[in-house]
Order: sequence, then C-alpha cells, then structure tokens
Amino acid sequence: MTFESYSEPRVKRINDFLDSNLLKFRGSVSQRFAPLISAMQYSLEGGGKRLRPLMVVAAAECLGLPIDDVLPAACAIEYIHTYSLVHDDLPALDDDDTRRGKPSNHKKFGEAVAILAGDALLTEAFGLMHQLTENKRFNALNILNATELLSTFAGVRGMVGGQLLDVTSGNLNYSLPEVEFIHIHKTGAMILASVLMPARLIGAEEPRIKNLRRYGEAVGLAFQISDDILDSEATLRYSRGPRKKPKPSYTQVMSPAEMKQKLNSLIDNATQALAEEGQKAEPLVAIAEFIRTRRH
Ligand code: GRG
Repeated sequence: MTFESYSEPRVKRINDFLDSNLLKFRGSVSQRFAPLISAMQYSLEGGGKRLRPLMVVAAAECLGLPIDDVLPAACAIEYIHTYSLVHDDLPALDDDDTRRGKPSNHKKFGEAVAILAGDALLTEAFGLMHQLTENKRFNALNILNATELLSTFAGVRGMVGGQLLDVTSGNLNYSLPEVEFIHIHKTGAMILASVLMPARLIGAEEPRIKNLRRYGEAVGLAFQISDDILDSEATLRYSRGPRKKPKPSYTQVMSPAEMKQKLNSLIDNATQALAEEGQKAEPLVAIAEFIRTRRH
C-alpha cells in the first residue's frame, strides 16, 4: 500500500464531508452571517493535506470501524487544526502574511473577521462531534469521552498550552527537552488525539490502545521534526512567506543530520509499535512513512 493510493480516495471523502457539511450549515443560518462562513471556508478549503482526519480514518480502520462512522470526528479535528492555523498567522502570534501560498485569513478578511472565523471553527467543531449521536454504533458516554479527549488535547494541556510556551519562550537559547516539550504539546497533541479518537468512540480500554498511543506519540513529534527540517530547507517558508518572529525549533538544538536521524528513529518506533496489529495497521504505517519523506 502506498500513501497516495490510500489517501487519495479517503481525502476525497473527507473533503466531500467537509463541503456538504459547510453547505448545509450555510443554508441553516441567517444570510447575515455569510461573511463569517466565507472566512471559515477560505481556510478550511485552502489546500490543507488533511493529515489529521486521515489519521482518524486510518486508526478507525485499524480498529475495524467503517470510515463513514468517524467522519464527523475526523472533520471536527480538521476544524480545530484550521482554527489554530488562522490564529497562528495573526499579527499577535506568528504574523504570517501567507499560508499555503495564499494570503493568510486576516490578510484576506481582516483581523477581526479572522479572529472570529477561528473562534467559530473551534466552536463548531463541537457541533460536529454532536453529529456522532446520530450513529447508533456509538453510545452517548463514549461520544462525551471522545469530546473530552478533543478538548484536552486542543486546550491548555495540549495545543494551546504548547502555543503559549512557543510564543512566550522569549529567547533562542532553548534546550532540547524544552523544544521537545513545546512540540509535543503544540503539534503532537492534536496528532495523538487523531489517532486515539476512534478508540475513545468505541470505549476501548488502555491495553487495546497502548500500541496506538505509542504510534501517535512518535508520529506527533516526528511530524514537527519533519516540519522543522522542511522549514530549515526553506521549502515550507516559500509557501508561508518569510518568518517574521523567531520560533523554538529543532534547528536550534540539533544539526540537520541529527534531526534526520531523530525523525527516522521516531518513525521506526511508530511502525514497530503497530507490528502486532498486522495488516489492519498498514494505513497508519503508510502515513508514518509519508511523514518520514514528505516534501510539503
Ligand atoms: C493559535 C491556539 C493556536 C495554536 C496554534 C499548531 C499551531 C498552534 C500552530 C501552527 C504553527 C505551525 C506551522 C506548527 C507546525 C506544525 C504544523 C501544525 C504545521 C501545519 O500542519 P500541516 O502541515 O498543515 O498538517 P496543512 O496546511 O496541511 O493543513
């Protein structure tokens, strides 16, 4: 199985779900809110790789769940990811004029609307989670537990906490443990949440999810290292524009060769974690291999 053959049809289903959901949503609210929905749509449909929803889907397949059952949760995670990018680009945070090769949300819609579009994406993510109640496969308590997983990993103990440390770290003399702590929270948490989401939805206990957890922790950190490698090679900077503010990054604590070595060892660790899951885990392994070699 290649990453491309696995991801292409599934990303299409994720995109179809996102599109039809937003269309329904637009139709259900007053026309006066249309500018807000356009700003949400601009970033939601702005060319993201859909890696996190793809991980939700792949983890569901690993647990024997049909893809369609987890799409609302997969897309809730993409909503939160999208809000984080919209807010991260704001002048008060990263102050990025472009994202994915296009004007960032606030450059296109203005700061006030971009802040609100991010707020709306975060809030409506929990509305998407509620859609899971229409599925008789999931009981209400498990859906609530999955929602708690999302709020924990997106909030103070996860992405937002990591982002706080990222923006307030103040100097560039970071230690490796500090950079790692920031990355595990800022980036790794939402990736781990994606991998654990289907397990939480079916109420799987810790022994059944320990391999998935080990995989999710390793790929979460690996993803950020691969981001830092691409950043240092200026590949990503090209589509984001020049960085205005310095950021804690592996590039400050490791040489390029050490970063690549660390990336390889994390990906090896992630794939080994799934060895006993057999064929069902092939999609997750393909995603890990994509992270090892990605160029975007
Ligand atoms: C503003 C609360 C708040 C949080 C922001 C994750 C984050 C925290 C900011 C994003 C900054 C950033 C570029 C982090 C590096 C890792 C990362 C999340 C990259 C972007 O993820 P991709 O490559 O994005 O999956 P696409 O464009 O494919 O959706």
